[in-house]
Amino acid sequence: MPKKTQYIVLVVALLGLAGAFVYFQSSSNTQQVLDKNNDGKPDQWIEMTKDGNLVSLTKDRNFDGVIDHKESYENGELKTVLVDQDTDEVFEIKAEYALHNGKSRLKYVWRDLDKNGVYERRITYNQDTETPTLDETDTDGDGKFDETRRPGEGDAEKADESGAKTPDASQPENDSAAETPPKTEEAS
Ligand SMILES: [Ca+2]
Ligand SMILES: [Ca+2]
Ligand SMILES: [Ca+2]
Ligand SMILES: [Ca+2]
Repeated sequence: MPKKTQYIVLVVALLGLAGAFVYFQSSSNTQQVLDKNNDGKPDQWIEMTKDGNLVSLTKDRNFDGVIDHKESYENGELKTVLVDQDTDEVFEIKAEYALHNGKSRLKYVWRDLDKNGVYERRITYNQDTETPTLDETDTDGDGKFDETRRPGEGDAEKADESGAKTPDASQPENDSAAETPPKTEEAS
């Protein structure tokens, strides 16, 4: 092989390697788009790493073309769930998950009661049982909780706990993140 040809072969090989590397980078996450109700419009988006770990799961649950449910994952474990219950494009529920004994368990549920984009109520969960233990509300919007309840202690607080767990019975389709932690199997 002439020297010049050898050189060209080497350069092409190096370019090939560079190309492969870039391709590898860009294809580290894959996105799958689904049409769950077969109406020809996408309504579920699943982002995964090349190892098959979920990164995000986004849904249009009522198939109106507007996203109303977002899940985000870290190392394949559920981190947050945002829910727009009444499809007004305000995600008035945010559920936060954290690792507990190696498993992603519900820790907080935030609620935007007046739908201004700011969460003013936080319900803290026992991660063993995923039941609410503390319910705090910022009633005057100064960023500090000024109303505290402990669900499960006394009848009045029990009523409040049930309110927290079933935020809107009129929309059974939107099972709240607080109630049922989403199953990752949906992505498969
Ligand atoms: Ca669809
Ligand atoms: Ca929708
Ligand atoms: Ca909403
Ligand atoms: Ca608010």
